[in-house]
Amino acid sequence: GGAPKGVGSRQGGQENGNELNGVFKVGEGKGGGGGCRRVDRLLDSLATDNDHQAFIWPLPLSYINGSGSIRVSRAMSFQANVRSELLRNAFRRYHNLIFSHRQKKDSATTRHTTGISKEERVRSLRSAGLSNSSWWRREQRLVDAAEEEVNEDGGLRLVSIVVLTSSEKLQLDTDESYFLEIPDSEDAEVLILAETVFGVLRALETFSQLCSYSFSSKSVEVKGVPWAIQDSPRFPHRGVLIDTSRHFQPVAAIKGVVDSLSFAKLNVLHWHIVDTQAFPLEVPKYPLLWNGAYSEQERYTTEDVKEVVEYARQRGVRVMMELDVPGHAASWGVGYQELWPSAACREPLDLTKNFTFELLNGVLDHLNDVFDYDLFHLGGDEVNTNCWEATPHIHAWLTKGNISGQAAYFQFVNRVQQAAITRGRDPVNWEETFNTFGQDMDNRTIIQTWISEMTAMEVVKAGLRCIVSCRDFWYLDNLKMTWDGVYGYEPLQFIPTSDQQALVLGGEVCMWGETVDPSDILQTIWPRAAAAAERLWTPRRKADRYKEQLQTVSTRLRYFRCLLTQRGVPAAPLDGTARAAPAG
Ligand code: CP6
Repeated sequence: GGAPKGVGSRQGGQENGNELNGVFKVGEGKGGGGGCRRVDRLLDSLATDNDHQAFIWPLPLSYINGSGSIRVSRAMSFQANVRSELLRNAFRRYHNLIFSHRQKKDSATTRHTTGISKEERVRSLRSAGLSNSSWWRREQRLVDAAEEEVNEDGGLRLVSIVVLTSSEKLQLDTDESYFLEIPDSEDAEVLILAETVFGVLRALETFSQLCSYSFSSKSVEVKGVPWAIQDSPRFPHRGVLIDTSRHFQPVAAIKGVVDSLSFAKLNVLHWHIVDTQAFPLEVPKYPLLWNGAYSEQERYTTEDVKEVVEYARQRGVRVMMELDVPGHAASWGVGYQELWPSAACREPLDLTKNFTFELLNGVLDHLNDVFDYDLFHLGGDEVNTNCWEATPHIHAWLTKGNISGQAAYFQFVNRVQQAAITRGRDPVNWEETFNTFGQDMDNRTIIQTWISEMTAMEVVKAGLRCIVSCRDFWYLDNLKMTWDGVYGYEPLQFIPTSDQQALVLGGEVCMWGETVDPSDILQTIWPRAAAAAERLWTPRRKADRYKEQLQTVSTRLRYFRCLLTQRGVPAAPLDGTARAAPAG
């Protein structure tokens, strides 16, 4: 307690200091071709010295391509074998991204769009090798036929999408693989094959990255056609942690983060929603909990949370929420002071009272309704058991039960884990839980490492699953960490056998909230999170080459970073400052 209560912060004057502003100011470091001219001009200039290099981030599993180029029509529409609102929304979003270059209406010959012609449809069916015409569902033109005028010049007009599984549940094992074919003839169509709609989202992202506006043809083009891309993520869990306790992030800011994740094919928003400093979450059954928020404006209603979860699902991003207990939880007691061991010592939460666990069960019941990812993160880091020992009634309880502070720590974590497991979720806990009592943990436990690079090896040796976030590489609040430093972290480095490797679900970069508010969260996350995104998506043999190919990789990342800024994500320059620049 006692820390100054600022707006959206209890850190008092440290955050967003000159250092950070000096480092990541968007306007800096634009010399030497490193800044953000229009992506198209960058691509134009790069295309000459990098023949058909794939400007795709993260790099796909495999691709082959040619040397042609093809225009893409603004009237492009899609057909699919499933009727899906999610797919329609995604196609509309990507259409907007691809055709963000608005042409002056009077500069082009125009006509009104109509539906897809029969010939077009037959052609597409034939080229997809599919003959049953009733199998396709034709989607409406995305460009409103009555209002929108289009360039007569043509180009690719149709994307055919085949989805093999109709479920739109987004889970740990959701298949995101896809096959994407971009033809070199305007009469043919773009083809996307995927197991799930979420694979289609990844394919659309790839397709949109290959589209750029060409000044010579005055139209959107794909260079290097024909393309055939087969792609699949290396790890199922690829995330960014955000922390809405140290600084409140409005729902709009969180949605901005979600958008940006989907651009890098990241699929987890780890929402560290409450911590010592603030409890901004509404829990209807315990209405005083969010008294621990900074203010009434700086809270998330149940509707807010549901909105974020659905917004993320639409973009193929799962939301893993975290309750960090029993440490990092003092704010829980602002509304319910009986959760505090004493006024002098407010965390870890008082484990001697039934109320503590009643309340935790109530909160989990609520979260169970609101979040649907398979994993619940239950924290468990930085638990200072001295507070328990020093509190008379807790000390007495420990003595009576003849248990140590450490054993009590295990009891607490285990009880909350079982509460999550009962609700059908797998518990995730921070590294210290494993380091302290790993041999006793439930085998459904997933350990998120953050302290040592070596711990993942021990975790999988013990047969537990693992998510890696080693602070020496993947903590984005460390402003000294460069993008190539992030890239250099290989999650399986110390893990020898394939059985053990399979237990590593993936990783997360962590954007702890002490130093970021809505004004700079995106430029602190990006472009560095992109390096982790490629580590987690692209096959290791390709990613490991980044060191020898630093120039090529940085050029491609520069391009991706410009793409982000063009899409409204204020990503920092790669080499605007000493901190963002590659070493050497
Ligand atoms: N908050 C919580 C934090 C950190 C952790 N947990 C943290 C610790 C060290 C560094 C950065 C962040 N701020 N709840 C550790 C998992 Cl360097």
